[in-house]
Amino acid sequence: MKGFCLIIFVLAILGSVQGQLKMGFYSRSCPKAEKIIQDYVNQHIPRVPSLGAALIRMHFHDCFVRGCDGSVLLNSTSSSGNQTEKAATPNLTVTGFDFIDKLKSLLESACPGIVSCADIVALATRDTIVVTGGPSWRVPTGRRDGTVSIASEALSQIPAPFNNITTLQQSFANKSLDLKDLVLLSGAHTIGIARCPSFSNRLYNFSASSSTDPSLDSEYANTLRASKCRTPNDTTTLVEMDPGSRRTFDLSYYRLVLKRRGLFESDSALTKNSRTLRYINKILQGSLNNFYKEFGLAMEKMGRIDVKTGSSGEIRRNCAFVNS
Ligand code: HEM
Ligand SMILES: *[C@@H]1O[C@H](CO)[C@@H](O)[C@H](O)[C@H]1NC(C)=O
Ligand SMILES: *[C@@H]1O[C@H](CO)[C@@H](O)[C@H](O)[C@H]1NC(C)=O
Ligand SMILES: *[C@@H]1O[C@H](CO)[C@@H](O)[C@H](O)[C@H]1NC(C)=O
Ligand SMILES: *[C@@H]1O[C@H](CO)[C@@H](O)[C@H](O)[C@H]1NC(C)=O
Ligand SMILES: *[C@@H]1O[C@H](CO)[C@@H](O)[C@H](O)[C@H]1NC(C)=O
Ligand SMILES: *[C@@H]1O[C@H](CO)[C@@H](O)[C@H](O)[C@H]1NC(C)=O
Ligand SMILES: CC(=O)N[C@H]1CO[C@H](CO)[C@@H](O)[C@@H]1O
Repeated sequence: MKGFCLIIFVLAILGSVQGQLKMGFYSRSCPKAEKIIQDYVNQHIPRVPSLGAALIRMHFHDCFVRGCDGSVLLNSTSSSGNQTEKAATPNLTVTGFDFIDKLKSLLESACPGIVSCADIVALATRDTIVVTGGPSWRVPTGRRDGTVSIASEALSQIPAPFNNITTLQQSFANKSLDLKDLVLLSGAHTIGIARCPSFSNRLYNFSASSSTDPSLDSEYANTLRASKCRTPNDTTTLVEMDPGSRRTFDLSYYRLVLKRRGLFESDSALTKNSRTLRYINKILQGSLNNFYKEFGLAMEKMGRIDVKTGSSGEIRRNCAFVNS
């Protein structure tokens, strides 16, 4: 019995030092944490539905650089001398930082110094997608916040819309995500918007032999040139990635991709590998509920990338700055 208790004791110590994400990590230390986030999201998101898209993209960018550790939230400061991830090209179009800062201030009032910014991003993302009618997924918590954020890393770690399937596969494999995860998570492009620079190379002067990307449906390319990205240098027009259904978390993204109407080269790349193509077809043959279930599992997996737990990192007091 004594030995048994000792083992339990040692395991408990190891558990608290090494740490792992678990469901309801704050159930003792800040029992209302998850409810505070959910209530605030439920109150505000219906009025700003585009925040769901913004937050899920923020979560993705956070996780792909130094793990899901809130590094995407850090502001550049003159004292650190670094440009942070926020300042990097892929982040110029990430929004929703104010929303996370607001949630953080509510949680600091309720339980100072307990709830990490990284967990707030993970929980708020799930809650915004749910309240806008999309899939749900488990969000185990206990992530701690990183202290490092470097713009150039966002550039090298976050996949670009110009990437081919080989690069995308490599980029996801770097984060322990496979081709199935790539197909599922790309399904988030069923909501939200993009700007012309993310794809206008497909419309103008694509290559020496073809001014339009031959992988893009030519009729759709004409529409985009005529009514959206009218010049090669348009940087401001907003374009739905899933026209007509950008607020609905449905399967139409995959139908568009098969019709060669995926907006980015990275979307159409998913049809150029037999495994990813087969997987798209499988999703389309299944039900929406089945997609939601699979998408949720992929999100849970993404939310575990290189997390800091136990005693590494810190609990930031202000999500935009490392504790001093
Ligand atoms: C597979 C590699 C991916 C690439 C190359 C990629 C690239 C992009 C680009 C270029 C934009 C538009 C930015 C702009 O022009 O404003 C965008 C938007 C978006 N991405 Fe991705 N993305 C990828 C994967 C993901 C993943 C894994 C998620 C989430 C699970 C995601 C969610 C979104 C959402 C929701 C938007 C719309 C944002 C908004 O409306 O504010 N993307 N993505
Ligand atoms: C961080 O920077 C953003 C703009 O990059 C700004 O809107 C925000 O107010 C800053 N946050 C803080 C806490 O200074
Ligand atoms: C600034 O960048 C250096 C290396 O480029 C890194 O070691 C340091 O941790 C960074 N500081 C912050 C606050 O990100
Ligand atoms: C994919 O892109 C990478 C990097 O741009 C390039 O080196 C590689 O040749 C490309 N692969 C294919 C199959 O086009
Ligand atoms: C994969 O990770 C390695 C090591 O960090 C990096 O050098 C490489 O550029 C990454 N590849 C992609 C496609 O992101
Ligand atoms: C199109 O691209 C080629 C190189 O691929 C370049 O020589 C030419 O100037 C470009 N034309 C325009 C109009 O940008
Ligand atoms: C954008 O391109 C168009 C023609 O393609 C040109 O007339 C216009 O001056 C350019 N605008 C800027 C701001 O460069
Ligand atoms: C949201 C955010 O921080 N955006 C910044 C991205 O980088 C540019 C240029 O460095 C800044 O002007 C934006 O404020």
